[in-house]
Amino acid sequence: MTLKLHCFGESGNAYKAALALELSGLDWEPVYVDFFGGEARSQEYRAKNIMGEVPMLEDGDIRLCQSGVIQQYVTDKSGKLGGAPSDKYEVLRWVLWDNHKNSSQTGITRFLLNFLPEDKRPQEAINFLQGRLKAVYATLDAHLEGRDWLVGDAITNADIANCGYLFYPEPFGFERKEWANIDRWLTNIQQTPGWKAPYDLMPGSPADRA
Ligand SMILES: N[C@@H](CCC(=O)N[C@@H](CS)C(=O)NCC(=O)O)C(=O)O
Repeated sequence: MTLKLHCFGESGNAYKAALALELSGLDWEPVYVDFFGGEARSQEYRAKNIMGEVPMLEDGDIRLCQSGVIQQYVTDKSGKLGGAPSDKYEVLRWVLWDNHKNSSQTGITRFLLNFLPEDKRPQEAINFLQGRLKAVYATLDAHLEGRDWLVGDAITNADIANCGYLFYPEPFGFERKEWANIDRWLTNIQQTPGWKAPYDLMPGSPADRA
């Protein structure tokens, strides 16, 4: 049965789920959520996901949200991207760190800077978040010194979670070339067979709303 991922191209959180599905080889298809039209806040969507968030995965009667949970489901179903059994908690540590520190702050900063009208952008909050993000990227870069992957010796959910927002073209303060180890690691991810950029993997992009 084809898995259905409710998603939209601009969502880095959805990208993590979509990339995990794509690299796992499972049969899946995207279902477009008109996020900017308010669909995720609709009663119909919330009836399926009380959190009103994207991504959401449907596999027959099973319905899941939270990118980290979906990634783990993909691993449990496909046997891929989980790393060595002995690395299970290390992978989980980096996924949880991403969801709390990296993607949450990167996602909101990119949203404020690119998807809000210019006169509505809270500059102080943006400056604060960009300061916090420098520390996040410094942590990632330091951990990647001498490593090809965040955990172990192959791509895992830890990498997929943490790269969720870093391939997007919209500016939000992350300059790949400023972080040599992150840059090298992102290239490793891009060279993984089956890798696709966010707007090539999911429907919807800023160009549609221009
Ligand atoms: N921790 C969640 C975050 C999901 C999330 O915040 N998704 C955004 C779109 S990128 C959303 O649906 N936001 C709606 C809201 O915050 O009300 C995950 O990893 O899936």
